[in-house]
Amino acid sequence: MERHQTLGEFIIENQKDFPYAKGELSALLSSIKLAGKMVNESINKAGLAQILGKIGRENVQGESQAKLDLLANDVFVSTLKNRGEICGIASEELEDFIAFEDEIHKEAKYIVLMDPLDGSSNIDVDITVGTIFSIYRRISPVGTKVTKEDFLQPGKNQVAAGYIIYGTSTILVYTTGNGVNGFTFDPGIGSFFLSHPSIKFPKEGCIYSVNEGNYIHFPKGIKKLIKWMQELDNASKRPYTARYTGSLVADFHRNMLLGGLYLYPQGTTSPKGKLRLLYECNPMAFLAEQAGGKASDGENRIMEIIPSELHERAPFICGNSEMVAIAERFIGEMTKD
Ligand code: AHM
Ligand code: MG
Repeated sequence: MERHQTLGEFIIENQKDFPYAKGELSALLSSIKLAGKMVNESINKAGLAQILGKIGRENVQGESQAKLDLLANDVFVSTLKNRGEICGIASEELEDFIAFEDEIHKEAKYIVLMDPLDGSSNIDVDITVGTIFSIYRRISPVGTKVTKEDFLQPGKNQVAAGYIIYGTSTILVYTTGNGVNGFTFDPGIGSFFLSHPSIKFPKEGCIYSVNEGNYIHFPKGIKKLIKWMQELDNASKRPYTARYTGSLVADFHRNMLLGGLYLYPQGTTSPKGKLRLLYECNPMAFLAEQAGGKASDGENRIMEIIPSELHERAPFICGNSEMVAIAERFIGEMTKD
C-alpha cells in the first residue's frame, strides 16, 4: 500500500523551491503544525475540559471573546515565540502586535498575522471552526525591533498563508505561492498526511455563501447578484445552492473543493463588512488565487489593498474566478447609476 507523504516530508521536499532559503520558513510551518495539533486536541475535548463559553470580555473590535479564542491565541503565540523563527506576531485577539526580542529572535526575518480561532460563534454548538495564518518577510532590518510597517504590508507580499480546518477531519491547507495542498491529521499517529494535493477550484461553481439575514443592509449590486443567483436558468445551473456555516474557513474550504462564491459585503451597519483584511481576507485571497480562484472587495483585488491599521476590515468576495467576476460586474453596474 502506498503511504501518503507527511506534511513534514512535504515541507522539506519543497524547501528547494526557495533557492536562498535557509530552512526558517520550513521550521516556521512546522511550528504552526505543532500549535495546530495542540489546539485541535483542546477543541476535541472542549465540552469535557470546561473550555466552552465566553470569558465575559471583548476584544479590541468589541466582539466578545470565547475561552477557546484565547486558548488558541496563547498556544500559537507561545509556540511561535518559543521556536524563534519569527520576530513578531499580530492576532485578531490582541490589541497590538507583539515584538519578539530575545536572543533566539535576533536573526528572524518573518512575521505572522493570524486569526487563531475563526468562527467563534460556532464553538459552543459543535460546528466547524478554523485557524487562519499569514506569513510575511519583515521589511525593517533584521536584528532591529519589528515595526508596525512590517505588519501593514499588502497581501501580495505574503510568503505563505494557510488555514487549519477543525471539521469532520482536521486538515491543514497552505500555500507558499506554488499551488495549494491539504494535509489530513491522523490522530492515531499524530501526523498530517498529504490528502488533497494541488487543490484547484472546479471550473464551474453553483454554491453561494452569504449571511442573507443582512440582506437589507447590502449594497444594491449585491442584492441584485443574490436575486440573479436564485433565478432559474438550467444552462448556468441556477438557482445556485445556498450554504453558509458562519465559519469562513469552512465556507471557503467547501467552496474551493466544490466550486462556489463566498460573500461578506459591506452594509449600512458595517461600512467595510466584518472580515479583517490582514487576518482573514489576505490569507484566503492568496489561497484562492493559488487555487485558480479570485478574491476582491467588489472593485479591487484584495491583495493589492494597502492596509492602514492592524484590525482593518474589508468587504470580501471570494471563490471561482468567473463567479467573482460576475459579482464585480453587478457591483460595477450599480455604482454607475
Ligand atoms: P470571528 O473571527 O470572530 O469568528 O468572525 C469571523 C467570522 C467568519 O468566520 C464568518 O464567515 C463570519 O464571521 C460570520 O459572520 P456572521 O455571523 O455575521 O455571518
Ligand atoms: Mg475570524
